[in-house]
Amino acid sequence: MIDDITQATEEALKAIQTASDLAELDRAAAEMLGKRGALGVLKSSLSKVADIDERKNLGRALNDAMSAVNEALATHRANLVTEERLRRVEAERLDLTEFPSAPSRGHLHLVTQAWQHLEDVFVGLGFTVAEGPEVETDWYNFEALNMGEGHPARGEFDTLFVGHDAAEKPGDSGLLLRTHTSPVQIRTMLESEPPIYIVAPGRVFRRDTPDATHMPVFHQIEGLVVDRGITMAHLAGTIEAFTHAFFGPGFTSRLRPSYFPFTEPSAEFDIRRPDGSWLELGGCGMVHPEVLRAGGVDPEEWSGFAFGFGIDRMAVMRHSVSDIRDMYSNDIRFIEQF
Ligand code: FA5
Repeated sequence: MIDDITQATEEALKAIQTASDLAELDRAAAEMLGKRGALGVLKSSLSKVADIDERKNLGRALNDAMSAVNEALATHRANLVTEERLRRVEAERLDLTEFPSAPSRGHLHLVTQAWQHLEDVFVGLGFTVAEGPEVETDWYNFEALNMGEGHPARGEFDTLFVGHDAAEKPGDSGLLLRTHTSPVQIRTMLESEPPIYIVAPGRVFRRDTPDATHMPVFHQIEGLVVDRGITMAHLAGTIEAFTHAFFGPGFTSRLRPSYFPFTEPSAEFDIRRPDGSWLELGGCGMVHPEVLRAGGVDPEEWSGFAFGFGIDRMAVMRHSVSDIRDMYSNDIRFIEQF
């Protein structure tokens, strides 16, 4: 019988060790220690042992076996409880630690910011936004803007030519990269009837050598108004309203007589900074009757004004950047300042 006790104890200890969760352990304990379990049966058969000394020995062995099993049960139960708690804590864990340094957020390019801001300001003044192609015909870029072939003003636009075989209108001498946004004036007039109130921001190209105020690829915003009874006063008022809306109340504007073949009279427009200094931003004027005619608009019935200025220069001014080239240098130390 002592062998039976040893074997039952070993089996019980093995069952305890292999229980993988509390439910399994409880089941094994009930089986082993209950009346019908191996140790229970041995215990009840103890009374049948006739020899007192042997009964005492067997009883002691059984008690020792029971306490070894109970102790193993308690130890393994405690381990399983701890394991289960750790599993739950891990499953329900919330990671509240912060990034050592939050990933830095980029921003739109300064010119894109100025472009979008300009659109917002002009839309607020009642204008709609128009656009035209960057590869343009000679007719739209020059001819229709009152700069026929051989016109001396063409020399002021250092033009990049693309080809010489596409003729969209009589007199076309070829394709070029538009040197200003003014061809959008003609496209808009040909596509829609007056009254017209549009702005056309876009990229333009000139064979200019980069310096602190010039880039070969830069941006302009064109404005065109065609309606009945439009005068120079409307132009001056619009530019002043724009100056306040874009730069702030400390800024004012002025028009200076100038010359453009596509406007008559023509003016340069400057803005005055709060420190009293003036900066030239662009050109403007009353749309030339020839230009209205090229756009299919009768100059006897309609009049209009147009303006065009450099977006890059406005961005430079707004952020007090001293060199326009810095905006295109992709130097992260410069970009991060804005
Ligand atoms: C024109 O391009 C005319 N089309 C403007 C105009 C439109 C006049 C409608 C009348 C009516 P201008 O060549 O001056 O004009 O250029 C206008 C502005 O573009 C300049 O005042 C300047 O702000 C900007 N600009 C000219 N060249 C460059 C350049 N290389 N880099 C950066 N900005 C430039």
